Parts: sequence; structure tokens; C-alpha cells
Amino acid sequence: MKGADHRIKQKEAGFSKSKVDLSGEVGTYTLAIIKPHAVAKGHVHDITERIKMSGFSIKDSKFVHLSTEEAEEFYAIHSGQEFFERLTMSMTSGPLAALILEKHDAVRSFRALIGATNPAEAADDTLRKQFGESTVLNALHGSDSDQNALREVNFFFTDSGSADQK
Ligand code: RTP
Ligand code: MG
Repeated sequence: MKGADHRIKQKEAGFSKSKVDLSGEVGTYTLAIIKPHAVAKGHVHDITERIKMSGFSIKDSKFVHLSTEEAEEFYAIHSGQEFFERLTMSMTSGPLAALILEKHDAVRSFRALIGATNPAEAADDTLRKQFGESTVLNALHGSDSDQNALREVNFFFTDSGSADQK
């Protein structure tokens, strides 16, 4: 999948203050979230160091405090699930850190790094095992497909996205 159709728009945003040119092939990028409870516990530095040590480049990053409507839109696929309200409440409880990550096979590789949804079932060397507290408070999100990576990057990092920097 090559060409302009698959390019992610440039955006000047985040604490890096750099213009990001995400012009590579889809499959090279994923959208990561350090969830609010992990931000509140002061884990951002330790988590981003683990991410970089695992071979990812952080192309852009920003702190965002989602509204309820934005959290419901981001996790719309889970609307109606019994955990949905707990999930949206946790995602709006404070600022989260959204990160655009670059690496070969980024989507699959990052989901391997974060581990199983339930931290109790996650492998020992995974981020959710180290920083997760429960299935809802599992510290990290990672896009689950290239298509969703593009949608989620646009959600956080383009002018037309739903969640611009607060
Ligand atoms: P994520 O989307 O956050 O990267 O997580 P995931 O793919 O591993 O899991 P998914 O099924 O997409 O669920 C999204 C988030 O909802 C919360 N959850 N709670 N039974 C439960 O209590 C339950 N199931 C899911 C988790 O926070 C999960 O990350
Ligand atoms: Mg998911």
C-alpha cells in the first residue's frame, strides 16, 4: 500500500513541537496511548523509555484530556459492552499521552510489546504486565490494524481530528 492515499497528514503538535512527515507506507506506524491512570501515576517516562528501547521511534506525542463524547467516539466499537462506561470514565479521568510510533510492522510489534488486554494474563516482559492494574486500567492502548492506526492518528493529530490538544 503506497502513495498519497495512505499518507498521514502532517501536523505541528505535541510537546516535541516538530512538524511530522508521516509519508511512509501504512504498516510502519501505530497509535499508542498511555492511559490516564498510568499518566497520573507518573509512568510516562518509564513507558516511553521501554518503547524506544524496543526499537520504536516516537514521531509525535501530545497530552490530551478527552471529553466523554470523544472517549465514546474513540472506543465506539465497544459501545454497549458492560465495561463501556468504566472504560470511558477511565479514559476521561485525566490527561492521556497519545504517541505516533514508527517501526517495521508497527501495529503487530507494539501489541506484542503491550501484551494481553488483562494484565494478569500478559507475559512477564510486557508493558501491561509491568504497568497495568486491571483489564480496564491496563495502562496502554495500541491500534489493532493499519486502517485503525490511520484513523486513530487522525483522531489525535490532525486539525480535523476529534481530539485536538487541550
Ligand atoms: P486497546 O483497544 O485499549 O488497545 O485494548 P485491546 O485491543 O487489548 O482490547 P479491546 O478488546 O479493544 O478493549 C478495549 C479496552 O477496553 C477495556 N476492556 N475492559 N472485560 C473488561 O472489563 C474489558 N474488556 C476490555 C480495556 O481497557 C481494553 O484495553
Ligand atoms: Mg482494541
